[in-house]
Amino acid sequence: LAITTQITSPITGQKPGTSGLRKQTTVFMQPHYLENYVQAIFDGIGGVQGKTLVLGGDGRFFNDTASATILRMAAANGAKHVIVGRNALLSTPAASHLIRKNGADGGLILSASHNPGGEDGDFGLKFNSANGGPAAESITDAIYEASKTISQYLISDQPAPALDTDGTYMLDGMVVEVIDPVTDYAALMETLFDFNAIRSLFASGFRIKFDAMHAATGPYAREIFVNRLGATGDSVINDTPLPDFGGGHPDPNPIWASELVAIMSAPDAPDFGAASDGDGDRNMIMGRGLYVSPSDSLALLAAQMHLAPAYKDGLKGIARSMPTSAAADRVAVAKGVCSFETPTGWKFFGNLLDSDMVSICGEESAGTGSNHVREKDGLWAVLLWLNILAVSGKSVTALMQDHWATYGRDYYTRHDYENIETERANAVFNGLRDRLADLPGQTFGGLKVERADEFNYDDPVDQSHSAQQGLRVFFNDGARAVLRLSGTGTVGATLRLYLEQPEPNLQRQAEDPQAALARVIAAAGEVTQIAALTGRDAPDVIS
Ligand code: VG1
Ligand code: CO
Repeated sequence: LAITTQITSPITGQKPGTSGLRKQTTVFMQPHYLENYVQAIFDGIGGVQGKTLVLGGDGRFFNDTASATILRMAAANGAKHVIVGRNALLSTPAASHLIRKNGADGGLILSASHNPGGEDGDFGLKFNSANGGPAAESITDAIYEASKTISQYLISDQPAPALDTDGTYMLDGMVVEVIDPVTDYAALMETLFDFNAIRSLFASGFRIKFDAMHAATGPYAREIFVNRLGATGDSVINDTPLPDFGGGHPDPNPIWASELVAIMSAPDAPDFGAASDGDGDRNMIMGRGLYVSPSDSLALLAAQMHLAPAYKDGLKGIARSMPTSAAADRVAVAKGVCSFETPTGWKFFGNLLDSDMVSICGEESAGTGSNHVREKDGLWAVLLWLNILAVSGKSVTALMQDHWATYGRDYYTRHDYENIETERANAVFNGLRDRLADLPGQTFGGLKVERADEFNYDDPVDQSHSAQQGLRVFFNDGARAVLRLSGTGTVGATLRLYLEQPEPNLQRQAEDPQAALARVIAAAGEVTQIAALTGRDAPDVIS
């Protein structure tokens, strides 16, 4: 065996954020940067001697080089077996499934998700545990600690095998198994949904458009929608994964998925539109001329998921991240099941899913998923929508209107202020945090503050405590503003302002959300002082 022990020293800032370590690609390409972090992962999880791992990524620039390095390091560290998607491509939910299906000890996913890719874009690496889910905070903390004391890493002198052909290869005594990235995932989807009903829906002339945004879901979507469900070939667009995602942001929201929005707003729009992000764990849902907010989508799916075979026995419970709207909570109340409010990031749903306490989880950032894997899953959400559309025979718009009539509507929007100077963003955030205790009773833009706090979370399963997970201001009439600093950006700081207002009155449920939320938006602007403290007069992205 030919193994090099490379002397190295700690590199500052290798702290995993909301979803793994994300940096500019050029940072990841610096000498030892990737290697240090990979060794820190291995050390942080207690080594990989004799272990089986899953490896793959969203296909962005540096994906191929990085996966070869990781394979050589896994071999040198004594791993037994690495299962890797052909050309190192795996969507995040597919990787989660492969970890579970193969009883692997964990997985490394190369992705910066919705961040742009390319040499001048971003790169990322996340570690998932044996349950298939993002590593818990205790593990990401241990990885970060290991990165601060690292003195050497191990790497094989042998080249990694080419990953373009399925098969089994040896690397320094370690088995490298190259597999088709789609087959196992597509088979899992067939066990969950009524493919016959969806096939009949398509055969009846129902038209869809799925935008893979030149990212990981392209091959999955073509296989599932076109090959297995019989949708027409033009139902899937931008389905060739490109290293720079064709120059776009692979972020499925109305701004970055504007191509799909235009298609869905045209007079001859298809019946259903959807898009996914870089690594395939997010979903955007559209009907003809209607953007379904992710919080509404979560509530609708929770209310109707019993129409899909895998969920016919009904809901166990519902979990949502704190900034997600309360729409899903009312479904939980109506169905008589528990609801949970977790911090932002899918890792916080892991224990609830492992303990079978919830059947569906969701985030306002276009993430929805169930206990079938331990990640949010974009195509899963699209298939669940299609299953519900097929069985109910209703349109997206009719389903949403019926839902709001039954449960009430939550007007919801998120305003992102991106790439703000860190000091200014901190001034906004810390300023509001310092004033929280004084806010109750005060009035802003005509709305009175009832209470305000910083969200802390105690995990109901393992009692772990997660502090400082976002600032909440509750106004009268159920209106709410939440402020967070993003944990996935790579340049400057991003402030996220989440705004919502319930509207139980059927007569007032058809407004444009920005108009319906005007008072809450104004009140939040006043209470946070964003414009004055950042010099920005409008958000960069509204979703
Ligand atoms: C964002 C979203 C969060 C999501 C995370 C990872 O985090 O708000 O809901 O879980 O991205 O998603 P933040 O800290 O920037 O707000 V993904 O699709 O990037 O893996
Ligand atoms: Co993602």
